[in-house]
Amino acid sequence: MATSKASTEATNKKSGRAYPGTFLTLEGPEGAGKTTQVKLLSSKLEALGIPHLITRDPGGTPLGKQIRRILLAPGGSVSPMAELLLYQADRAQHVHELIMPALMEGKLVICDRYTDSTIAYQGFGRGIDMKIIAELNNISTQGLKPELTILFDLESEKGLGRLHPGGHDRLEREAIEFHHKVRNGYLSLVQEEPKRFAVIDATKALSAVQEDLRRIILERFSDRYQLASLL
Ligand code: Z5A
Repeated sequence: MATSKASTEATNKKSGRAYPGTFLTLEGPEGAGKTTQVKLLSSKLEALGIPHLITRDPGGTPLGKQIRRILLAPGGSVSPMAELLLYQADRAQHVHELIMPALMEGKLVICDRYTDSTIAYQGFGRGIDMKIIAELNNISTQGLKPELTILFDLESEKGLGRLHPGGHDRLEREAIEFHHKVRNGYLSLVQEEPKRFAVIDATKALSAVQEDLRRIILERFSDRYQLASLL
C-alpha cells in the first residue's frame, strides 16, 4: 500500500507519531504461544483486509535469518556480549529494511519479540549492564519504540513443558534459573511501564488467548483500522 508524502504528513500531525502506521510487539518466556497466536491473528487480519506486517525478531530479514541460525544453533559457543551484539545487528537490519518502511506505509506492524526480549534475556537473564542494553537498543532501532507490547505470561516450567524435553535451541537449553530470571524480568518491565504493556494469561486455552489478543487490539486501535469484526 503506497502512501503519499502529503497524506503521511497529514497523518503524522494528527497522531503525533513519526509515521502513519502502528507498531505492536509480542513478548513472553519460552513456549508462551506467541507464534501460534500471531498466525491465527494474521489470517483474521488478512480476511478483514487490514494492511499489516507480521514479522519476528530475530530472523525477519535475509540477513537476520543468517544471524538467527548462529544465535540459536544448539551447542554453539557464543559469549554473552557477542550474543547481545548479534541480536542488535539483526534488529538494526530489521528496523531499517522491514519495520520502518511498513510503518511509513501505514501498516499495523506486529513483531514477535523486540527490545524487551533483550532486556529480559540478556539483561535479567545474562546479567549484562542494563545501561549498555538500553543504549544498544536505542542505536539498533533508531529510537523506534512499540506503542503497545503484549506480554504472554506463564510460568517458565509450564512454557518449557510445552516444548520437547531439553528444548530445541541454545537458549531453550539454559538452566531453569535462567528462565525464571527472564520471566521475572518481564514482570518487572510491566510494573515499570504499565501503560505500554498489556498482559495475557498464556496458560488459558488457545481460543481464549486468541480472544484476549483480539480484544486488546480492537480496544487500542479501532480508531485507526476497520477492526469492528475482529472478535
Ligand atoms: N532472544 C534473546 O535472547 N534476545 C533477544 O533480543 C531476542 C530474542 C529478540 C528466539 O527464539 C530466542 O531468542 C528466544 C528468545 C531469544 N529464546 N529462545 N529459545 P524463537 O523465535 O524460536 O523462540 P520463541 O519466540 O521463544 O518461540 P517459542 O519458545 O517456541 O514460543 P512461542 O512462539 O511463544 O510459542 P509457540 O511456538 O506458539 O508454542 C509453543 C508450543 O506450545 C507449541 O507446541 C504450541 O502448540 C503450544 N501452545 C501454544 N499455545 C498453547 C496453549 N494456549 N495451550 C497449550 N499449548 C499451547
